[in-house]
Amino acid sequence: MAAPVVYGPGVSTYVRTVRLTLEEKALEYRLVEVDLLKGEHQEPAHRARHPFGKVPVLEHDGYSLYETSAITRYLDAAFPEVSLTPTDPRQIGRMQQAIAVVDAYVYKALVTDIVIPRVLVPMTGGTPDEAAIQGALPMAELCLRVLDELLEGVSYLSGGGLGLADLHLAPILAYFSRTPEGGRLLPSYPNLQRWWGGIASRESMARTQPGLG
Ligand SMILES: N[C@@H](CCC(=O)N[C@@H](CS)C(=O)NCC(=O)O)C(=O)O
Repeated sequence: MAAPVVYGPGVSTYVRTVRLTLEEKALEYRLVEVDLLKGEHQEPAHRARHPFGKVPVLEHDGYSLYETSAITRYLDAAFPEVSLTPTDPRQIGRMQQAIAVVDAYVYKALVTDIVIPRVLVPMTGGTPDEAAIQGALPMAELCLRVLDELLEGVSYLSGGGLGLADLHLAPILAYFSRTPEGGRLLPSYPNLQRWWGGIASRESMARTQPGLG
């Protein structure tokens, strides 16, 4: 069986989630960079892989898949030796809930509205809109509170062992924790802080460290 191929830039949080899944499962894979700043994700070659022009895309033995949560579920089912999905129905429900919360609310609140203006905008010569960042804080705090509650009394988001939900959240926390807002807000969320301390020191995080964060 050929090694899976991941298309996307190493700096993308979604791409990092797929890479973390592969790393935690100790699988060989190849990363094919798609440069978002150069607009490569909108070019016909990438549009043929992903009709919406986003990253990541996974290719594996003639099978092509886009949407990060579909990719991580596929990898976990296709390579079951190291499982990142619990067997208990309630833990499966909690894991799916956490992934949906990350996709629907956390990514926008922490990455789109805080990390991008704080990190990417200055890198490309712009000035962040401070009023917009201030306006984003209530939703960011709601997200942090919800994640903190999900981690109450448990080590990982599903309530079982390390699982896919943790790998969906980890790349976002890696960037957010380095912003001034992250540094100021995270200490108020002790469960999330404890979780992040454990995740941040994993080998998979070191092996997928992007240039930005
Ligand atoms: N729903 C998609 C979202 C993927 C996504 O938004 N990726 C970002 C990079 S982190 C992207 O492709 N951005 C390029 C753009 O929006 O033009 C998934 O789960 O894979």
